Amino acid sequence: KIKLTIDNREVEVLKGTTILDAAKSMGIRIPTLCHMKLEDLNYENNPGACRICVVEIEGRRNLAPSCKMECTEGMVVRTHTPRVMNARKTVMELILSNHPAGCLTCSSNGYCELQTIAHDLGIREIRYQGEQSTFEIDRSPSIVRNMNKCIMCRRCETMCNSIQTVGALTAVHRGFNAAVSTAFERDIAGSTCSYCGQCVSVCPVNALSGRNTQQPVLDALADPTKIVIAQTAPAVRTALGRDFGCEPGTLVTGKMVSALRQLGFDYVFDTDFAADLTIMEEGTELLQRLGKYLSGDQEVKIPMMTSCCPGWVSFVEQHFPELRDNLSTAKSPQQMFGAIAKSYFAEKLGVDRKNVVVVSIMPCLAKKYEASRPEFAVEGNPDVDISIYTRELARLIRYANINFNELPDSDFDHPLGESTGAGVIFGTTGGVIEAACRTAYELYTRKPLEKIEFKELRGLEGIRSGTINFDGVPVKIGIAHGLGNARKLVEEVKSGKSPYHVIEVMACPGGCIGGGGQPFHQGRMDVLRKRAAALYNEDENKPIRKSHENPYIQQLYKEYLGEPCGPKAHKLLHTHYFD
Ligand code: HC1
Ligand code: SF4
Repeated sequence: KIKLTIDNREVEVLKGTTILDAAKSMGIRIPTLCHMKLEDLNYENNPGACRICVVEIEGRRNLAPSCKMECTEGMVVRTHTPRVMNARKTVMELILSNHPAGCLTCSSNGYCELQTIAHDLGIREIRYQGEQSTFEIDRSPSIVRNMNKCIMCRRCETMCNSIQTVGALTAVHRGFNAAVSTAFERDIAGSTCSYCGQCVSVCPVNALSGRNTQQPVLDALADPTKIVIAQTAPAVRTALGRDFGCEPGTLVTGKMVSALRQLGFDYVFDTDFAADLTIMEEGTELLQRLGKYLSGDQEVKIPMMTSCCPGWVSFVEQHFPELRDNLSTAKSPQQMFGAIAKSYFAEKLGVDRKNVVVVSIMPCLAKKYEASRPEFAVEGNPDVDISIYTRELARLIRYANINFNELPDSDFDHPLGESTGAGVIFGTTGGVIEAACRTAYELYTRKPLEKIEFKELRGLEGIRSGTINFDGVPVKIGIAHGLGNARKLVEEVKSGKSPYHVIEVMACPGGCIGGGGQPFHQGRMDVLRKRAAALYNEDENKPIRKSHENPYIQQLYKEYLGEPCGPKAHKLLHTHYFD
């Protein structure tokens, strides 16, 4: 242990601790733009690039970057002397000299770390008017890359390369022309990007952002000839409140439904309903595959891999195309919802699907891309017309002058708004497979589960596994969240060494609760834990907790679909993956 003084207070830290971390442990916040420590994930981005975190050390001539400087015995550190503050201001002014000053029209206005630090430093004018970068803006269906705003902090590279292991982003060129780009400087859409959106989650400015599709939603709501339907993903309700000052993990389901009604949606439905439907299809598919496998069929692809996360599906398509038949053919809940809303529900209403607009509210940026995939359209009319992410919904609520915190709670509409606890837990890592086990177990054994919760499948360990005994048949389950963890499981499948029968993967750390479209959580697992706990709590309080017991799902099969995985269900609710 080492003793030192920071801002006249003594502190004891382990050898090797940086001044930045030592100060943090005392509650002293030294500003930084590039440093990022994801403790639970065991990763650090620490290029020492921004130089905002400089401090003064007694007996040293130069100021020192606190992110790089390790504490030594007896060190005396000061974090806000006039010299330190002048240096920080100068560094900041130099960064701002080549940063577009359009804060008022920037979608990160109010969330931007550069803006916050400039404000805290009391910068009121930009003294240096430098040359401005003129990079072209790269717009993909999910992610927008505007290198004119990039401050070269490299957080996105760490996220994409080290944590997600996608390797889509890399620094190119030097000096004034330096930027973060893709291999061969292709557009994001032509790169290996899976649209997971995690780079957006950690970008301190607005160099990487989600594609904004609020205006088409407003246009549809203003069009009297359209019936506009909202579907809300499970994870949105645990995080939306954060943008209105609620504690992490506060469930705002009822207020969210009221807000959507006030925005003018004709029907407010729940993606969780479609999650129950996914379980019916995916659970049945799993039993069919397992049946073939146990009877010695060499052709059947085991382990079956879940397919509801579009970032993960893209990752398999791009990096492991030889394993695409291991993916379940069941569409994701977002897409199942769209397909049912524009067939079953449109027919119930007696309207043409072209006059129905389905808007999904998702925690995810990849869902925008998924909704735009041509296989999820009928004669050019998409099943899901527009997908917006949680932060976009928060903006729309503000736009419409809705006082979110004062809203009363209200319930989803029927029939596509009723869900079970199984649908709710989809939003957290491990939830899809737990929900599937609740149904697959009962369909297979024809016995009621004695214990509904499979707690062995829960938690935030990057890779988890468990075995569920289906009446003498041990079903082996693997779970990964974050694409780097997923890669490890997939490598095992590729080499024929996977011990699992079924694998659940969510591309984002934490699953959808940590999605790239959620209110920013700075990679903090404590925030994700609270969001997950909120979903498990909602599940516990639901009167029905198994998808196959949802009465509206039963009615849908009886009135319209026939059998799970039957011909009509296959046509509407399944897809296949191409080269
Ligand atoms: Fe998800 Fe899913 S759980 S993928 O994370 O299967 O986005 O929340 O909506 O589709 O239900 C996302 C969440 C979401 C789908 C469901
Ligand atoms: Fe990498 Fe995901 Fe960002 Fe794409 S969206 S560049 S895969 S971190």
